[in-house]
Amino acid sequence: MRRSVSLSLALVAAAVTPPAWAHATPGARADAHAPIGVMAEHVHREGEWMVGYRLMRSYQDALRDGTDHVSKERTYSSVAAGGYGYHTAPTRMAMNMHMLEAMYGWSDGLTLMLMANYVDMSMDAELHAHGPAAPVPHRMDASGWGDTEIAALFDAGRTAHGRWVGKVGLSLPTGSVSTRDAMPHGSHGAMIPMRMGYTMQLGSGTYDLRPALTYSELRDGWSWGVQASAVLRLDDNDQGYRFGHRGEATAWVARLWNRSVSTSLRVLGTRWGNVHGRDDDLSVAMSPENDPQAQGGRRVDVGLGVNLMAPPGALGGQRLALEFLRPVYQDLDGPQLATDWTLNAGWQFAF
Ligand SMILES: [Cu+2]
Repeated sequence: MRRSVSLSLALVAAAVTPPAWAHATPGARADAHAPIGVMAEHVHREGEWMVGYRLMRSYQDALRDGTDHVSKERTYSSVAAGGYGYHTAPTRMAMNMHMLEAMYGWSDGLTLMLMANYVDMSMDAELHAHGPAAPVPHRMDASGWGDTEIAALFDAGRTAHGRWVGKVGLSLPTGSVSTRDAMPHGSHGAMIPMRMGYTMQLGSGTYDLRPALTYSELRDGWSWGVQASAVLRLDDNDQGYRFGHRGEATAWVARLWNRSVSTSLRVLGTRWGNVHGRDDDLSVAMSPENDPQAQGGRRVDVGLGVNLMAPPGALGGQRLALEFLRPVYQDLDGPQLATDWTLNAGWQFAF
C-alpha cells in the first residue's frame, strides 16, 4: 500500500515536473547550453548568477580574393607586373580573444549580461618595395582590452519542447582603434612604428547594437537550435570610419550521451561588410590590411563540439565546453586573409 502511494506520487511528480528547458542551469543537462561558440542563447532563473571565461582562437594563413586563392607575390607585385600593387602582403594571422562573462537573472523572464574581452593578435607580413630588393618579412603584435558588451536577454516565448530567447546588446567602444607597431618602411626596410591595419585594431571604436534571436528545443536524448544575430554599427569612430555591419545565422544539433556529456554539430554562416569611410593614418597603397574595400566577406563554417557538465556535488554548476570550426566556403573582398580554423573553449559556473 505504502509502496503504491509513493509510486503514485512519483508519477504525479513526473507529470508536473517542468520540461528540461526549465532548468537551463545547475542540475540540468550538458546540452542545455548551445555549443560554446553560440552566445546569449539561454536565460537564468531569478537571482541566479553565472560567470564564465571563453577563449576564441582563430588562425588565418592564406590570402583570397572572392573564392580564389591569391599568392603573396601577386598581392605585393606592381599592377604593371600583373599584381594588386600593394607594398605589403599579410601572410598569417593568429588571434586569441579572452572573454569574461557575467550573467544575472533579474527575473525569470529577464537576464542581464556583461561581457568584457582581452585580445591578443599577431600578424606576419612581407613588405616589397617593387624594386630589386628582396621582400622583408616582419611580424606585428597587438594586445589589450577590446570592446565591452552589456545586454538584456529575455524569455521570448515557449513551445511544447522549446523556447525563444531574445537579446538586445550594446557594445561599448572600450577597445583601441589606434594601435601601432614597428613595421619596415622604404626600400631598405627601416623599422618605423606605424598604425596597424583594420583587423589588427582591438575594438571597433563605435557603439554597436547587437541583437540576437534564438530558438532551441531539448528533446529526449538530443537537442537542436537556431540563432540569428547581428552587429550594427551606430556611428563613425573618432578615426573617421566604421566597420561594416555583421550578420550571423547558425543552426546546431546535439546528442546527449548522458546527463553530463553532449556532442554537437553546427553550421554557421557569417556575412560582414567593408569599412565605411577610412582611417587617414592608413595608406591604402601600403597593404590590403589598410584598404577599406578589402575587409568584407562571407563564410560558412562547420563545427564539432563537446559540452561537459559537472554532476551535482563539489563541482556542481560548472561546465566545460570545446568547439572546433573549419570553413567550407569563403568569399572575401580581397586580397584578404582567409580563416583556416577557429577554436572556441569555455568554462562556466552558475550559482
Ligand atoms: Cu548563463
